[in-house]
Amino acid sequence: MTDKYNNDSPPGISRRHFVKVSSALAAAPLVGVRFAYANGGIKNDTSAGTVPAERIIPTCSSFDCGGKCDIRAHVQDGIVTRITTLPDAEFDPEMPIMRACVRGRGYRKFVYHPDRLKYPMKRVGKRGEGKFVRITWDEATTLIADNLKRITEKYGPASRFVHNNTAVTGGAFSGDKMARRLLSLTGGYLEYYHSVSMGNTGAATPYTYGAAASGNTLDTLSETPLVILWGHNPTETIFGHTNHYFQQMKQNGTRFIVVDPRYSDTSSSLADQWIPLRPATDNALMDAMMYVIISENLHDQAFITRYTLGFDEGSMPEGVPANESLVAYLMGAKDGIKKTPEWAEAITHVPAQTIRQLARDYATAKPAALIQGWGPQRHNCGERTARGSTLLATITGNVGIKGGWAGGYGGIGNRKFTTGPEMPDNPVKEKISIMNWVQAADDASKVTPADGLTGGDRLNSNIRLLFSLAGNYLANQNPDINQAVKVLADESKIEFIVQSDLYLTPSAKYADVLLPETSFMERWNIGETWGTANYLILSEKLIEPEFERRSDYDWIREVAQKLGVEQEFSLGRSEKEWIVQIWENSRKAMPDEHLPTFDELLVQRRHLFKGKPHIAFADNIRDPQNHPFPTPSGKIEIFSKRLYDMHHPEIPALSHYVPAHEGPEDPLAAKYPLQLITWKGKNRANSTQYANPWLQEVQTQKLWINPADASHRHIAQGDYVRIHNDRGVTLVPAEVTQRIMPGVVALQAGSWWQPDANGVDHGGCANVLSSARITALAKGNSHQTMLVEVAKA
Ligand SMILES: Nc1nc2c(c(=O)[nH]1)N[C@H]1C(S)=C(S)[C@@H](COP(=O)(O)OP(=O)(O)OC[C@H]3O[C@@H](n4cnc5c(=O)[nH]c(N)nc54)[C@H](O)[C@@H]3O)O[C@H]1N2
Ligand SMILES: Nc1nc2c(c(=O)[nH]1)N[C@H]1C(S)=C(S)[C@@H](COP(=O)(O)OP(=O)(O)OC[C@H]3O[C@@H](n4cnc5c(=O)[nH]c(N)nc54)[C@H](O)[C@@H]3O)O[C@H]1N2
Ligand SMILES: [Mo]
Repeated sequence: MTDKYNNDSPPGISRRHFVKVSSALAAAPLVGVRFAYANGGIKNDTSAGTVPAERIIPTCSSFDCGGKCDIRAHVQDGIVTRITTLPDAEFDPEMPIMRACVRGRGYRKFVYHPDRLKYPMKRVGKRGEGKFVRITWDEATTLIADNLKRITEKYGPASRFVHNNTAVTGGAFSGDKMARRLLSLTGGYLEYYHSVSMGNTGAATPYTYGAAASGNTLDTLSETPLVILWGHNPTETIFGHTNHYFQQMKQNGTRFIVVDPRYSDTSSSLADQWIPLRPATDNALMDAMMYVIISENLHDQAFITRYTLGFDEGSMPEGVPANESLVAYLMGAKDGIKKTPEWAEAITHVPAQTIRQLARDYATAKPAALIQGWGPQRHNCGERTARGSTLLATITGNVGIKGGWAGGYGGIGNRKFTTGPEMPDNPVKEKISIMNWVQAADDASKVTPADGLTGGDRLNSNIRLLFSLAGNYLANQNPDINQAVKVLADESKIEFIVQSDLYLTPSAKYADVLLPETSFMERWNIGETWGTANYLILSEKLIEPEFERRSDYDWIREVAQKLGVEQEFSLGRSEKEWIVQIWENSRKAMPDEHLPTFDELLVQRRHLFKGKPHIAFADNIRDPQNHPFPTPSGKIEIFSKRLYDMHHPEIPALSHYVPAHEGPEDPLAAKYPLQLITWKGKNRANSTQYANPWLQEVQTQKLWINPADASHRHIAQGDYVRIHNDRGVTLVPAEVTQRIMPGVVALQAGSWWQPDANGVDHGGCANVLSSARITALAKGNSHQTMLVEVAKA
């Protein structure tokens, strides 16, 4: 008999072996055998009568984890007994389908966990206390339908909100989309914009190029001699095919430099040089690099003359006074400060000589690729940092050419994935930034266009009803949790909260109705890659849901029925029928792609888009007359008149260095002298899989602190420390390590918030300390910019 709960290790794999294998995955050999998979075969014969047949099924999760790896679920007797991955023999370097990392290898423990929610429940204690009683599904859907009716009648449809939820955004179909569908069909809902992942760089990049999609496919970098990974940690964050290509490039002699306050896993696995800098000072380093490049005449003048605007005083747009160009700024024409490496050393703590060398290396390696991660833009100065990289790429002529990289957001344009489910128009036109949700719940009249409200001048209602389906964003992933939970706990504000999850997360404790969703293994879906990857994988329903677990679609359909709109809502389709329909719609939407039929997909399991190598802005560079950049001037805008006209000190037209709020130059540093940053670690996707015991063994939640900062505070390795600022306190053990530079401390993001009676967190959740300050241009998040002090607990 296969026992999923007691069988801690998959057959043939000890737990120690599991951890070892998972950390050695990056070094796995590449075997050049063509993909030749036909449907998951029966491995052993049942005819003997005793051993149930095993099917090995290629599938994927729908998490927002940076990858979309081909995992192989071994299913026997209706149970997933083991997870492996795309075997070496099937790996095709021409189509580098990703293979499971430690998180994928650990999925079994996520799906088969005794703590998983089993029944629908309703809250009995005070909101947030986490006290629930079991109810029937009929009671649950009646409660939801009744509250939807009552709240909509009383406050109008704009009082209804569907929250951030990234655990299912890697799939074509999800409960939150269907909740939006239902709400749109019954009057509408308040929508939000801004991606907390990359919204700051997404908003800033178009001011240089007119478009955000500034990334290339990685196959274009095979002959690039130098790659600078700037706050980019793809060894852990994946971002599509990075590991395959970067390891290959490394072997072929590409030099990698990593700019990061932490010696990340990417630094240890790829870097020839690690350049730590103080967080939120990236623009000072960039400014000084540009100063060196220009003063040593290493810039690409021909490129600049032909394609750009605002480099020097001779190439400025009309109507701008003197000394606003890039050269004028760098040479201190207006402020009298030359942006020299010595100037930047004092700000960044990168030695001036290192800055000089970095600038020369980048400008002379041509082509060179300066690729930014999204860590640097999840800062209060994130838009400036993002646009700063575009200026460096521009003055060195690395835009639109093979082997170069345009900087900024780095996504690839015209990606074709599935159409998703058909979505009716949302009658509510106002939208808030995701950063406004707490204010919109507390007092929506204070959410103004200046804070990010679009589509109208004011909101007519507070958020009164909230769906959080597959997110932990109420009280874990949101910045400044202590401020958010005050509003959440007040039952006179949001009147009804519906949450679905697999676990009783810190956010789930704030639910009024808490629903146990099925996992990705218990539903049909289609997984979509992101970043630089380019394929779809069928995510098959592998096992039957246990207890009373149900997919979000299933119960939303029942709510629709109780609201009298079931037919309109479901179009008579089961969940699997929606998936088939999405596939059919996608086939029709991209006839050139020749997507297989759904029946063929059941055999083939995936579809790889065979796009040509893509270089962002290649057409604009090759033929600027017929392909002007989509900016107002038709050029690459080093100086942006659009930004200039905003007359905002935090939105300089050149995106140069401006000290960030809660950066190292903030006066608050006298009280809280350490900069705290977070990073996305290998053992979970944000907070998803936090409770997975195998993954907890991979990496425990600790505060990285430099020996200099630790000894000064009498902190020894493993000591419990108290990390605090005016917003909150968290306690975790210290990891005293040279892997973090002095003056900076770091916590892995996504740890569960575990407050005691005094509100002190014992989980190492950085969001008790992070700030809800909104970025100036994007109206976005700055999760990473915070000052703290650390003391022995
Ligand atoms: N393993 C794993 N992978 C993931 C995720 C996960 O949770 N776990 N989450 C996925 C999601 S949702 C997203 S949006 C992406 C996000 O991917 P990223 O945003 O790129 O990931 P982060 O780890 O936040 O940041 C990358 C690096 O930036 C560094 N950094 C922080 N502040 C600064 C700074 O001021 N300057 C510089 N130069 N560097 C800085 C951090 O130390 C870190 O090593 O990752 C995805 N991939
Ligand atoms: N300090 C700090 N905070 C951050 C960040 C940071 O860098 N630093 N990064 C931000 C970013 S980029 C992101 S994207 C957000 C992510 O924040 P969220 O979108 O809240 O994502 P998760 O924390 O992964 O929470 C997803 C929840 O869904 C549950 N879940 C998993 N599968 C399913 C399913 O099939 N059905 C249902 N119903 N539930 C499921 C998981 O158990 C988990 O509790 O966090 C942000 N917060
Ligand atoms: Mo994200």
